[in-house]
Amino acid sequence: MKKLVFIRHGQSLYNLENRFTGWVDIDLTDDGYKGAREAGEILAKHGFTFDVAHTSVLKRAIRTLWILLHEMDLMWIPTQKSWRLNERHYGALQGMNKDEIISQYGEEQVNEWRRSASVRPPAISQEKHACDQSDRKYRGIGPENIPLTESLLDTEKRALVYWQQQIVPDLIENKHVIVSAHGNTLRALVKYLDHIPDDGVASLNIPNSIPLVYELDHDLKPIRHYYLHPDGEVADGTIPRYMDLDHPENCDWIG
Ligand code: DG2
Repeated sequence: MKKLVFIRHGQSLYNLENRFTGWVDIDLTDDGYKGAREAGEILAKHGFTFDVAHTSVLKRAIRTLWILLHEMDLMWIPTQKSWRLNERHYGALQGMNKDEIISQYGEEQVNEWRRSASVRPPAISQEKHACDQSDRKYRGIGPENIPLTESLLDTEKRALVYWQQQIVPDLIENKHVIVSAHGNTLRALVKYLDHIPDDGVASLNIPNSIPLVYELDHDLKPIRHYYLHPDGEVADGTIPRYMDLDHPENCDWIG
Protein backbone atom coordinates (compact mmCIF):
# COMPACT_ATOMS: atom_id res chain seq x y z
CA MET A 1 0.00 0.00 0.00
CA LYS A 2 1.23 3.49 -0.90
CA LYS A 3 0.58 6.59 1.20
CA LEU A 4 0.28 10.11 -0.11
CA VAL A 5 -0.31 13.18 2.03
CA PHE A 6 -1.96 16.35 0.77
CA ILE A 7 -1.87 19.53 2.78
CA ARG A 8 -3.50 22.86 2.02
CA HIS A 9 -1.29 25.68 3.29
CA GLY A 10 -1.95 27.28 6.68
CA GLN A 11 -4.22 30.31 6.91
CA SER A 12 -2.99 33.14 4.65
CA LEU A 13 -3.52 36.85 5.21
CA TYR A 14 -6.11 36.91 2.42
CA ASN A 15 -7.88 33.87 3.92
CA LEU A 16 -8.11 35.87 7.17
CA GLU A 17 -9.36 38.96 5.36
CA ASN A 18 -11.80 36.81 3.35
CA ARG A 19 -10.33 37.87 0.02
CA PHE A 20 -9.92 35.87 -3.19
CA THR A 21 -6.25 34.97 -3.47
CA GLY A 22 -5.52 32.81 -6.53
CA TRP A 23 -2.05 33.62 -7.88
CA VAL A 24 -1.51 36.59 -5.51
CA ASP A 25 1.61 35.61 -3.57
CA ILE A 26 0.45 36.35 -0.04
CA ASP A 27 2.10 34.99 3.10
CA LEU A 28 0.81 33.08 6.13
CA THR A 29 -0.71 34.68 9.24
CA ASP A 30 0.54 33.75 12.72
CA ASP A 31 -2.28 31.20 12.83
CA GLY A 32 -1.06 29.86 9.50
CA TYR A 33 2.41 29.30 10.97
CA LYS A 34 0.82 27.57 13.97
CA GLY A 35 -1.34 25.33 11.77
CA ALA A 36 1.69 24.28 9.74
CA ARG A 37 3.63 23.44 12.91
CA GLU A 38 0.72 21.40 14.25
CA ALA A 39 0.45 19.54 10.95
CA GLY A 40 4.12 18.57 11.19
CA GLU A 41 3.68 17.50 14.82
CA ILE A 42 0.68 15.28 14.16
CA LEU A 43 2.31 13.66 11.12
CA ALA A 44 5.41 12.89 13.20
CA LYS A 45 3.24 11.63 16.08
CA HIS A 46 1.56 9.17 13.71
CA GLY A 47 4.87 7.90 12.38
CA PHE A 48 4.71 9.51 8.94
CA THR A 49 7.90 10.29 7.07
CA PHE A 50 8.55 11.58 3.55
CA ASP A 51 11.13 10.98 0.82
CA VAL A 52 10.08 13.79 -1.46
CA ALA A 53 7.89 16.91 -1.39
CA HIS A 54 6.02 18.80 -4.09
CA THR A 55 4.64 22.31 -3.82
CA SER A 56 3.61 25.36 -5.83
CA VAL A 57 5.68 28.49 -6.45
CA LEU A 58 3.51 30.50 -4.02
CA LYS A 59 4.98 31.31 -0.63
CA ARG A 60 1.96 30.29 1.48
CA ALA A 61 2.34 26.68 0.28
CA ILE A 62 6.14 26.73 0.31
CA ARG A 63 6.35 28.16 3.82
CA THR A 64 3.79 25.66 5.12
CA LEU A 65 5.96 22.89 3.72
CA TRP A 66 9.14 24.38 5.22
CA ILE A 67 7.57 24.64 8.68
CA LEU A 68 6.05 21.16 8.51
CA LEU A 69 9.33 19.58 7.33
CA HIS A 70 11.23 21.49 10.02
CA GLU A 71 8.90 20.04 12.69
CA MET A 72 9.52 16.56 11.28
CA ASP A 73 13.30 17.07 10.99
CA LEU A 74 12.96 16.42 7.25
CA MET A 75 14.24 19.68 5.81
CA TRP A 76 16.80 17.72 3.80
CA ILE A 77 14.38 15.88 1.52
CA PRO A 78 14.20 16.87 -2.17
CA THR A 79 11.48 19.42 -2.84
CA GLN A 80 10.08 20.32 -6.26
CA LYS A 81 8.14 23.51 -6.91
CA SER A 82 5.88 24.05 -9.89
CA TRP A 83 3.41 26.69 -11.09
CA ARG A 84 1.19 23.74 -12.06
CA LEU A 85 0.43 23.28 -8.34
CA ASN A 86 -0.46 26.99 -7.91
CA GLU A 87 -3.91 27.90 -6.70
CA ARG A 88 -6.60 28.25 -9.35
CA HIS A 89 -6.22 31.67 -11.03
CA TYR A 90 -9.21 33.66 -9.77
CA GLY A 91 -9.03 36.29 -12.54
CA ALA A 92 -10.45 39.73 -11.74
CA LEU A 93 -11.73 38.48 -8.37
CA GLN A 94 -8.19 38.25 -6.97
CA GLY A 95 -7.70 40.59 -4.03
CA MET A 96 -11.46 41.29 -3.73
CA ASN A 97 -13.37 40.67 -0.51
CA LYS A 98 -15.68 37.65 -0.93
CA ASP A 99 -18.62 39.24 0.95
CA GLU A 100 -18.38 42.45 -1.08
CA ILE A 101 -18.39 40.42 -4.29
CA ILE A 102 -21.48 38.55 -3.01
CA SER A 103 -23.33 41.84 -2.35
CA GLN A 104 -22.38 43.05 -5.82
CA TYR A 105 -23.13 39.92 -7.86
CA GLY A 106 -25.33 37.80 -5.59
CA GLU A 107 -24.63 34.54 -3.79
CA GLU A 108 -25.63 32.27 -6.66
CA GLN A 109 -23.22 33.84 -9.14
CA VAL A 110 -20.35 33.90 -6.65
CA ASN A 111 -21.00 30.29 -5.68
CA GLU A 112 -20.83 29.34 -9.32
CA TRP A 113 -17.50 31.15 -9.71
CA ARG A 114 -16.12 29.48 -6.57
CA ARG A 115 -17.48 25.98 -6.70
CA SER A 116 -18.69 24.98 -10.16
CA ALA A 117 -16.35 22.85 -12.26
CA SER A 118 -16.44 24.73 -15.54
CA VAL A 119 -17.36 28.38 -14.90
CA ARG A 120 -14.48 30.86 -15.08
CA PRO A 121 -14.55 34.10 -13.08
CA PRO A 122 -14.12 37.32 -15.11
CA ALA A 123 -10.64 37.64 -16.59
CA ILE A 124 -7.87 39.70 -15.03
CA SER A 125 -6.97 43.00 -16.73
CA GLN A 126 -4.31 43.02 -19.48
CA GLU A 127 -2.08 45.18 -17.23
CA LYS A 128 -2.19 42.66 -14.39
CA HIS A 129 -1.72 39.80 -16.82
CA ALA A 130 1.41 41.51 -18.14
CA CYS A 131 2.70 41.70 -14.54
CA ASP A 132 2.22 37.94 -14.10
CA GLN A 133 3.93 37.33 -17.43
CA SER A 134 6.98 39.32 -16.41
CA ASP A 135 7.17 37.74 -12.93
CA ARG A 136 10.47 35.84 -12.62
CA LYS A 137 8.59 32.93 -11.02
CA TYR A 138 6.91 32.28 -14.34
CA ARG A 139 9.87 32.84 -16.63
CA GLY A 140 10.43 29.83 -18.84
CA ILE A 141 6.90 28.42 -18.73
CA GLY A 142 5.77 30.32 -21.82
CA PRO A 143 3.60 33.46 -21.53
CA GLU A 144 0.74 31.56 -23.20
CA ASN A 145 0.55 29.32 -20.13
CA ILE A 146 -0.14 32.24 -17.78
CA PRO A 147 -3.91 32.31 -17.34
CA LEU A 148 -6.18 35.34 -17.34
CA THR A 149 -8.66 33.34 -15.26
CA GLU A 150 -9.33 29.63 -14.64
CA SER A 151 -12.18 27.27 -13.94
CA LEU A 152 -11.63 24.29 -11.67
CA LEU A 153 -11.38 22.12 -14.80
CA ASP A 154 -8.63 24.37 -16.20
CA THR A 155 -6.78 23.99 -12.90
CA GLU A 156 -7.32 20.23 -12.93
CA LYS A 157 -5.90 19.98 -16.44
CA ARG A 158 -2.59 21.68 -15.65
CA ALA A 159 -2.27 20.06 -12.19
CA LEU A 160 -2.78 16.61 -13.73
CA VAL A 161 0.13 17.17 -16.10
CA TYR A 162 2.28 17.61 -13.00
CA TRP A 163 0.62 14.65 -11.27
CA GLN A 164 1.39 12.32 -14.19
CA GLN A 165 4.90 13.60 -14.90
CA GLN A 166 6.26 14.19 -11.40
CA ILE A 167 4.15 12.66 -8.63
CA VAL A 168 3.13 9.34 -10.20
CA PRO A 169 6.78 8.30 -10.85
CA ASP A 170 7.60 8.96 -7.17
CA LEU A 171 4.64 6.88 -6.03
CA ILE A 172 5.55 4.05 -8.40
CA GLU A 173 9.00 4.00 -6.81
CA ASN A 174 7.24 3.61 -3.44
CA LYS A 175 8.48 6.97 -2.21
CA HIS A 176 6.57 8.62 0.62
CA VAL A 177 5.18 11.78 -0.95
CA ILE A 178 3.77 15.02 0.49
CA VAL A 179 2.08 17.67 -1.64
CA SER A 180 1.68 21.13 -0.11
CA ALA A 181 -0.73 23.11 -2.23
CA HIS A 182 -3.98 25.07 -2.29
CA GLY A 183 -7.71 24.66 -1.80
CA ASN A 184 -8.59 24.34 -5.47
CA THR A 185 -5.49 22.50 -6.69
CA LEU A 186 -6.20 19.87 -4.05
CA ARG A 187 -9.92 19.81 -4.90
CA ALA A 188 -8.87 19.12 -8.49
CA LEU A 189 -6.53 16.26 -7.51
CA VAL A 190 -9.08 14.72 -5.13
CA LYS A 191 -11.75 15.03 -7.85
CA TYR A 192 -9.49 13.12 -10.21
CA LEU A 193 -8.41 10.45 -7.70
CA ASP A 194 -11.94 9.76 -6.45
CA HIS A 195 -13.65 10.13 -9.84
CA ILE A 196 -15.93 12.86 -8.56
CA PRO A 197 -18.17 14.02 -11.42
CA ASP A 198 -18.17 17.68 -12.43
CA ASP A 199 -21.57 18.20 -10.85
CA GLY A 200 -20.50 16.55 -7.57
CA VAL A 201 -17.54 18.74 -6.73
CA ALA A 202 -19.35 21.82 -5.35
CA SER A 203 -19.48 20.55 -1.76
CA LEU A 204 -15.85 19.44 -1.70
CA ASN A 205 -13.77 21.77 0.49
CA ILE A 206 -10.25 21.24 1.77
CA PRO A 207 -9.45 22.83 5.16
CA ASN A 208 -6.22 24.74 5.87
CA SER A 209 -3.27 22.83 7.35
CA ILE A 210 -5.01 19.53 8.18
CA PRO A 211 -3.08 16.63 6.58
CA LEU A 212 -5.26 14.60 4.22
CA VAL A 213 -3.89 11.09 3.91
CA TYR A 214 -4.59 8.90 0.87
CA GLU A 215 -3.86 5.20 0.94
CA LEU A 216 -3.42 3.92 -2.62
CA ASP A 217 -3.13 0.44 -4.08
CA HIS A 218 -0.42 -0.59 -6.55
CA ASP A 219 -2.38 0.88 -9.45
CA LEU A 220 -2.64 4.15 -7.50
CA LYS A 221 -6.34 3.64 -6.91
CA PRO A 222 -7.48 5.13 -3.57
CA ILE A 223 -8.28 2.53 -0.90
CA ARG A 224 -9.38 5.13 1.66
CA HIS A 225 -8.54 8.58 2.88
CA TYR A 226 -8.74 10.45 6.16
CA TYR A 227 -7.73 13.69 7.83
CA LEU A 228 -5.25 13.88 10.71
CA HIS A 229 -6.54 16.49 13.13
CA PRO A 230 -4.71 17.69 16.27
CA ASP A 231 -7.90 17.63 18.37
CA GLY A 232 -9.28 14.44 16.93
CA GLU A 233 -9.69 10.94 18.24
CA VAL A 234 -9.20 7.76 16.26
CA ALA A 235 -12.40 7.30 14.29
CA ASP A 236 -12.95 3.82 12.93
CA GLY A 237 -15.35 3.33 10.10
CA THR A 238 -16.89 6.76 10.46
CA ILE A 239 -14.42 8.72 8.41
CA PRO A 240 -16.14 11.37 6.33
CA ARG A 241 -15.31 11.41 2.67
CA TYR A 242 -14.72 15.14 2.83
CA MET A 243 -14.90 17.89 5.31
CA ASP A 244 -17.95 20.06 4.97
CA LEU A 245 -16.61 23.44 6.04
CA ASP A 246 -20.09 24.81 6.53
CA HIS A 247 -20.95 21.97 8.93
CA PRO A 248 -17.69 20.90 10.58
CA GLU A 249 -19.68 19.35 13.44
CA ASN A 250 -20.67 16.58 11.00
CA CYS A 251 -17.07 15.52 10.56
CA ASP A 252 -15.05 12.83 12.25
CA TRP A 253 -11.33 12.91 12.40
CA ILE A 254 -8.42 10.61 12.86
CA GLY A 255 -6.10 12.37 15.26
C1 DG2 B 1 -8.34 30.34 -1.85
C2 DG2 B 1 -9.51 29.45 -2.10
O1 DG2 B 1 -7.22 29.59 -2.14
O2 DG2 B 1 -10.65 30.19 -2.16
O3 DG2 B 1 -7.67 31.56 -3.79
O4 DG2 B 1 -9.00 32.56 -2.40
O5 DG2 B 1 -6.18 27.69 -0.85
O6 DG2 B 1 -4.74 29.45 -1.83
O7 DG2 B 1 -6.24 29.96 0.15
P1 DG2 B 1 -6.04 29.18 -1.10
C3 DG2 B 1 -8.34 31.57 -2.76
P2 DG2 B 1 -12.10 29.54 -2.39
O8 DG2 B 1 -12.05 28.74 -3.67
O9 DG2 B 1 -12.41 28.70 -1.19
O10 DG2 B 1 -12.98 30.75 -2.52
